[in-house]
Amino acid sequence: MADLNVLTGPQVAEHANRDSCWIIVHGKVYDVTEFLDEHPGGARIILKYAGKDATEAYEPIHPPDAITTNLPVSKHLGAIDAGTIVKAVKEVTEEEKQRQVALAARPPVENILNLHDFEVIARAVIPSKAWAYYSSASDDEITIRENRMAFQRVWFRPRILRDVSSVDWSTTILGCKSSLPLYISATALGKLGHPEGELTLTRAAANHGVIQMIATLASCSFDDIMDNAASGQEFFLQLYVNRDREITRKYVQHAEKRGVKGLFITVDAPQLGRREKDMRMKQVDDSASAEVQKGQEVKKDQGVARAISSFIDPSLSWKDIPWFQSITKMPIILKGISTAEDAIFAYEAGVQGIVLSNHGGRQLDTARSGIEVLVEVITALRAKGYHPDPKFEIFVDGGVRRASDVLKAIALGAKAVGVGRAFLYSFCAYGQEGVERAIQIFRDEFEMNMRLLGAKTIDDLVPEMVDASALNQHIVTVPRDNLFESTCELLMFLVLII
Ligand code: 173
Repeated sequence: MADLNVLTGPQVAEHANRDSCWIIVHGKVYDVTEFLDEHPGGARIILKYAGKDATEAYEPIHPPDAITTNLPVSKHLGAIDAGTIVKAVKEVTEEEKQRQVALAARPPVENILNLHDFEVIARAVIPSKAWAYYSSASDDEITIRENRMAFQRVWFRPRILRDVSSVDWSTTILGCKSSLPLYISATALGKLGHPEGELTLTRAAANHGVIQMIATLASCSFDDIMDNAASGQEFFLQLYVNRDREITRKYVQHAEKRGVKGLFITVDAPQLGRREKDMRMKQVDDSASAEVQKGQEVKKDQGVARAISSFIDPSLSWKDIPWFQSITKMPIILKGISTAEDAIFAYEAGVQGIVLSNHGGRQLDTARSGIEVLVEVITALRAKGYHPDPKFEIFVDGGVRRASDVLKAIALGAKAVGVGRAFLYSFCAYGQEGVERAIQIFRDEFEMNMRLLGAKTIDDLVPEMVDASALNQHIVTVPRDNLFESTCELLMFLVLII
């Protein structure tokens, strides 16, 4: 519908305070005065853009339709006459200058040899706020480090002389074909790190037969992602359950209608963990804009994620599972299981799978790694006669950086693994091309490792191929991550000196 009202920049600029606050987003003017105190991220951040164009700040951390769905139509004031907006002269910060230098000095993507490399490049080229949000984990960040170390406590028992001239690492995940035994796991707020956000994943996944899990809090809207999908491309959906179940019902049913093949309900985040790196960054940001609303009561800022997570329902419980089963025919997978007890509950609740995950170390610190939990889960399910069962798939995520990590999880009983940050960093560093390179690296590593292990297909990966006896011994020496600490640091050095 055409906007009846066309407003000018100076008209909007007159409404730049708490008593009357208008903002411009995507060429439209909104009266957000009454919404200020309801804004999950607090009023302060909106007041910073009062009377101005807020699009640039709004875009990375809101789905495009957040403002139109949250504000009553009476507060949609009209379109802005673009020619009348006085563009604020943006001061180019020292950080931004350095970022541009690092971007220009990136090595060609072919020089990226492993997934750690992407992390180093991403760190150098994304805004510090994005780095703080993506890389942070909860409290002392013990679990995030453990996720990597746990894989290093599993050792291979390779078999020889098995004619491995051709090896095949393709598989199916929840009945969908997948060229690799892994899927792109959900990570939020992709546009903080790259202007095209999660669409980079969508396009790369389409070219390589990889399944993408769409995050509830992706920067690109669900429909935007689906509209950009290739024909036949498969998706899963990660779900944060809203306090308002009607919103959740509509979202889930819409996803099902659009062909999503699996509903991954996040069950490990009734409250968001304290990611102190992220929280600290927020404080820095705010102190820079402190004059905006002196003397006013504002929400304590808790980092980007906490600010936008207040809709998540902490009352979610096992009692809700039948309701989900009643609203969708999609397979339901509980994402964030950490014990054998809950794995058994999940099986008995009749869901189609579980993800053994600690949310990338971002929730309960000192929770165990998914790969460690896997051994206990498989043992317990087997004892009950629940494993193996082709109708109940077990996934692992957290800390996956190598095909060898994936092969260890599969040997120990996982159907596939989720890879979140590694793909996120690959698109932060190089956009779609980075994701394609990451997939290529995984492919090369699968080929080599399967040959060296003596596994021709995924079915050949059996528990006897690994020694996991040290997995739950937490006080053992593990090798230092030489690649990360030497190769990657060296790369960082190259980025900085060029
Ligand atoms: O881990 C996260 O950051 C996350 O899952 C999340 C949750 C709510 C809002 C944004 C991100």
